[in-house]
Amino acid sequence: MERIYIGMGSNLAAPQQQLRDALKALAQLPNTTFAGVSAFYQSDSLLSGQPRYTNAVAALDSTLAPLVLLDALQAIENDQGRERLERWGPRTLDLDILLFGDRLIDEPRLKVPHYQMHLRAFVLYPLAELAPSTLKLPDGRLLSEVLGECPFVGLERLRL
Ligand code: PH2
Ligand code: MG
Ligand code: MG
Repeated sequence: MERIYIGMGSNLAAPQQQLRDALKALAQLPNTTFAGVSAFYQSDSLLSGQPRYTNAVAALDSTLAPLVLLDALQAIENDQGRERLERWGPRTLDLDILLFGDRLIDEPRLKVPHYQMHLRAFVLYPLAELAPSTLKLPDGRLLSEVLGECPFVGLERLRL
């Protein structure tokens, strides 16, 4: 079993419902135990002119291989109407593998940790609700350290 953190995001077609539907799908993955979800957070898109995002982080314990999990996550994105028109386009659902145990993965289809997670408040603050502050990122830095360099700016934590 490895602990996996999934970054979830949506900025189209009822984002909060998209995340709730995705959580149900994550809970049904084979060889996987659902281990928790953060609160939902809203923030402006990193790209101007797009609708605001709703984001969350989910924790899974799984024995799936990374690329098998990636395929399963992409199938969930597709089931929820994800259209891959442009790289940074708005999306009904985005499921990103943030961390996979303490692995560093560098494959054409999958880089772990997710390349900008240490800079993104909408990833780090929800992650910090689930992970211990002593969590080490694969580069050896502590989550608490990275969080301390990433101000809680522009994030709105939703009460659900
Ligand atoms: N994802 C993007 C681009 N911009 N902005 C926010 N606030 N949240 C996201 O998840 C996000 C984004 C591409 O994956
Ligand atoms: Mg993605
Ligand atoms: Mg993303």
